[in-house]
Parts: sequence; structure tokens; C-alpha cells
Amino acid sequence: MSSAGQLSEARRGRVVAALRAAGSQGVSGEALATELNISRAAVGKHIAALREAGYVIDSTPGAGHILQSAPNLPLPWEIYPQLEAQGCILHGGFATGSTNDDAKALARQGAADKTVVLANKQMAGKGRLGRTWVSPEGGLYLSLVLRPDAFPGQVAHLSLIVGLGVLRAARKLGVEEVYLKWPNDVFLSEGKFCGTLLEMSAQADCVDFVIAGTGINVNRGQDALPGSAYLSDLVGEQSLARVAAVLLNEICALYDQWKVAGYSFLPFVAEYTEHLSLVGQDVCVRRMDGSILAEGVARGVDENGCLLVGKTAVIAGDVTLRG
Ligand code: BT5
Repeated sequence: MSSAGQLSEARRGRVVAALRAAGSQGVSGEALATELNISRAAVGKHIAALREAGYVIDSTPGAGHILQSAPNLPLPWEIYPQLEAQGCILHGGFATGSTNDDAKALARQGAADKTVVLANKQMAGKGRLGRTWVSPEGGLYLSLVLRPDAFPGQVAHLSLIVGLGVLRAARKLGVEEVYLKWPNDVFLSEGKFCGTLLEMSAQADCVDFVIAGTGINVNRGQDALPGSAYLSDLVGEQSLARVAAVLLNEICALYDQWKVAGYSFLPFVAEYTEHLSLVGQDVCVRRMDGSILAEGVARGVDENGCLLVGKTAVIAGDVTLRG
């Protein structure tokens, strides 16, 4: 997005903040124009765009604009004011096919590192290996365009780093029991609540871009997937914009740390292993074609992000309990 686009979204965020602050008293178009240093016509355009996005705003000549309700959507202008992470450029916030596909299209047009696409619903959400990610309303679907100066072999760390970011974010939002399932899932006690799909465009020895897409079950709605876990079951209904901001703050902090560490997973080994499910248990790791790659006791991860199973360091595969 252009810097003019970002400025406009920042202003839209300030219009929303002013409407919220005014409450049932309302705020006049003139006062908004003065506060934001924009024309009355520009205020009118922001109000129209907000209505289009699902905000209910009453406007009367006497009281001005009164915000009656706001939609629960991960909208850029709701997220920016809560973002501590530097350099994120946010897009979307509504329903889409797949945020990974949208992010890939932006990356191909040259989108910068930490460009983010958000959605509250996906019509064609993707899991790994052609599987489906069930993506009804109430979830948070988010994809980052990343341009690390890493070797292609180091990119797999990002699955683990995003998982760790989701774990930290869930804890910040009040969830106590969160587990990592190597390489790309995050579980609550009730079941899977997050999965991450990495897609990469690379040459033999250099990465062009990585799309790190993650789906989180936030608010349980009527189309919830049976057997999976939802944040709202443990900590109540959540604002998708707040969850997105907390998540981006955590993921970007870890991503920046990974860069500073020269793209080594070493700084994260202890924390990742601490929260890894199946440690100490007898597991079986299978290749994509179902054949067995390693069997034995899961011991943790190493500085390359590999899962240690018996004496084998496994770089990729599906892990299940043995027996
Ligand atoms: C994953 O695949 O877990 C990666 C999911 C990545 C989704 C994000 S959403 C934003 C971005 N845009 C996309 O289009 N995708 C990414 P995998 O390990 O293959 O797990 C898929 C399996 O998880 C399915 O076969 C189901 O068994 C299960 N599953 C599907 N939807 C789920 C959900 N909402 N909650 C819990 N489990 C689910």
C-alpha cells in the first residue's frame, strides 16, 4: 500500500477513536475535520467507508455522528493503533479466498517484508499438502510476506517461529494451557486451534519471498469445526483486531530476533522445547508419502529446528504417537 493509503487508514482509525470517545454524545463533522486537519468532505468519505465496512453510525444535524456499533473484523485501521511491531503494512480485514494467495499476489508485485493480509473468513483456506483449512467467520486468517536474507533451508524455522508467536499471543490473551505440535500446529487442551502454512519462492541459494500464513480459531460460531479448539471457549469472545495486533507483535519480535541471530533457531530452542507436546513420548514420524522416517522417544528440537527422535534429527514430517 502507498504511504498515502496508510495515512488515510491512520486517519480512519482516528475517526473511529474520536467516535468511540464521544460515545452517545456524538461528535460533529466539523469537530472531526478540525481534529484531523482534513476537510468536511474527507470526513464524510471516512464515515461512508466505515458504514460500508459494517459500522453503524447515526448522523443527525444536531448531535453529529454517533457510533452505535462496530463490526468484529481485523481491519487495518483498528489494528495499527495497537501495534508495537515496526514496519508492518496491513491489508484486507474482510472475507477472501485465501490470505496466502492474496499475500503471494502482493509479493509478486514487490510487496515489502512484513506486508500482512488479514481476513475474518476464507472461502478457499489452504492447509498443507492440498488439505483444507476450515475458515468460517469468527476466525483470524493472516498471512505475512517475509523477505529474509536467509538460505532456503533455514526458512522452515519460520513455521516454528510463527507457532511460538501464536503460543505467546495466546498466553498474553489469558490462555494458560497452550502446546506446540512440531512443526506447525498449536493446540489448546480441547484440540487444534492454529495451523501454519509456509510457501516460498526461492532460487537455489537465496530466498525471494516467504508467505507465512496462519489460521486461528478465535470466536466459536455456528460453523465451528467439531473437535477443534477456540480461544473464546477459554477466555470469552475476543476482538479480532486485538488478537491480530497481539499476534503480530509477538511474531514480528521473534522474526526480528531470528534475523539478528543470523537466521539460527538456537535462541528459541529452550522455549520451543518447553512447550512441545509429545516430549518424552514414543512417536513415529512419517514422510509425506506415509512411509516411516523415524521412530523413538521425542526429545525436543535442535538449533536447526529439527525434531529430535531417538538419535535422528528430523527436518520435516508428520508426527503421531506410537502404539
Ligand atoms: C495446517 O495444515 O494446519 C495449515 C493451515 C494454514 C491456514 C492458514 S489460514 C491463513 C492462510 N491462508 C490459507 O489459505 N492458509 C493459511 P495441515 O497441517 O495440513 O492441517 C490441516 C488439517 O487440520 C485438516 O485436514 C483438518 O484435519 C484440520 N483443520 C482444518 N481446519 C481446521 C480448523 N479451523 N481448526 C482446527 N483444525 C482444522
